[in-house]
Amino acid sequence: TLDEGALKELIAGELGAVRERSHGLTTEVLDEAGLTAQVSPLMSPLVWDLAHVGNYEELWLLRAAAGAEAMRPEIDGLYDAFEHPRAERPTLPLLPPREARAYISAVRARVLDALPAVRFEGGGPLTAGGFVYGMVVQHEHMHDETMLATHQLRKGAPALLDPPARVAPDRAGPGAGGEVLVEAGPFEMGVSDDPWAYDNERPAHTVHLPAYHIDVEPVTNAAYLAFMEAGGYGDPRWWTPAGWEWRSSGGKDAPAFWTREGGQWLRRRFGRVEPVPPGEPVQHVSWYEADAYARWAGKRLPTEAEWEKAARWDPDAERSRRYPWGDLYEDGRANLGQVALHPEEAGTYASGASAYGVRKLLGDVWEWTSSDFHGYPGFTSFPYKEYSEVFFGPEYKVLRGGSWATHPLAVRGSFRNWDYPIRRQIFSGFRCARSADPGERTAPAPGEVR
Ligand code: AVJ
Ligand code: FE
Repeated sequence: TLDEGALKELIAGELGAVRERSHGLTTEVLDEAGLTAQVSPLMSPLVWDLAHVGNYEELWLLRAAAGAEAMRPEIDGLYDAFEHPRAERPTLPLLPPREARAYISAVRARVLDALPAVRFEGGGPLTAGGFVYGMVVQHEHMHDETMLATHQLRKGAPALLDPPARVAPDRAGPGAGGEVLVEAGPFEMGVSDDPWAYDNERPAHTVHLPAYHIDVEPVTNAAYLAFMEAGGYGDPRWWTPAGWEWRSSGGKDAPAFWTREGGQWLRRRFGRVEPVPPGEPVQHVSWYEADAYARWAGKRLPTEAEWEKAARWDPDAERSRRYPWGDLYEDGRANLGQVALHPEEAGTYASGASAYGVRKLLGDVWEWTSSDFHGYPGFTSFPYKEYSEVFFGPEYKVLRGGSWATHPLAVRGSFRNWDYPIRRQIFSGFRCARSADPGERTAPAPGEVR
């Protein structure tokens, strides 16, 4: 644990780092037209995200935490995600890129001025342990991941380049494949004492699970291709009714961004077209596709409790870890933080395995689970209902583990993401599970949503 001075230094450094990342996805790589264009009704113009992160920072770090007056009250409404759905944002009188940049820099300068006087202990729940600063840093990183999804949807010349060659990810273990058994019994789900965790990760509570098997690695492109070649997209047995409707009415026959040319599957990745790499986790699939694949494979998606037990529980120590490998973040154990613009192939990052030997739980691809997004027993919304509570219900499915585009500060074993089951512009993949008790059905019946 850090003392208050060291934590403030860390926060100032991380605020600077995330802002560099944001500019590297916006003002440094696109011109005014590129920043203000809307590439898809699913996404905001990038200049909206840019000003929104600054406005959020102003709201939480200057007004809520430091009691400051609004700098530009007239723009608050423009950047309120609930006032204006994404499809409508390009029609708003948004700050042009130069003004957006000046505004967020002005906010940041005031935040750094105010930081020395903030109290992380005895200053109230918002600043306790630096929570609201962690919230703002994570928020900007989340929007950076959203910006990457916008880049992926862009047509035209590539704006992002693959980062320069770096040390190859570790390949210490044998390749992918197989599953592990997680024995029946209790584990601790969620957290109560993680200072930067969100309300939806709280509180820690005991969950008893029957024994189950879970895949060691996420489903690869090669495995997913086998499903496609077996006619998986054309066979209603594998799909829920809603999934079948989604794939039929949309004419879906492959993951997003895949095209077929001369008998070969290609994918468009940040404006370049390349052969689909067989060993990488499949990415850009909807929940419906993940669920259909699992049923075809005679398995099912894990519940989010099964995912979290496989990721965090240490059966010898009888406690849950923050990360699959332990409580401290260590570089090189997971494909996080945009060090590559893609997930890494099966067999890599063996050093990030959990106590059960499950790999790639953090990073690479967000993993769909079978679970709807709900609050844990004893949930209380903090610090605002619109972060998670308003999304609780059956419309959203939970995703776990982060992707290659997720920053290490914005994910941990307890972190929960959510989206509609039709969404696939996100960096989404999945792994499968199955119940170990032969008395329990392995695959849910079509139409049965667990
Ligand atoms: C947690 C990723 C679902 O992007 O909609 C950003 C994060 N909340 N601004 C989203 C979020 C407010 C959120 N997700
Ligand atoms: Fe936001």
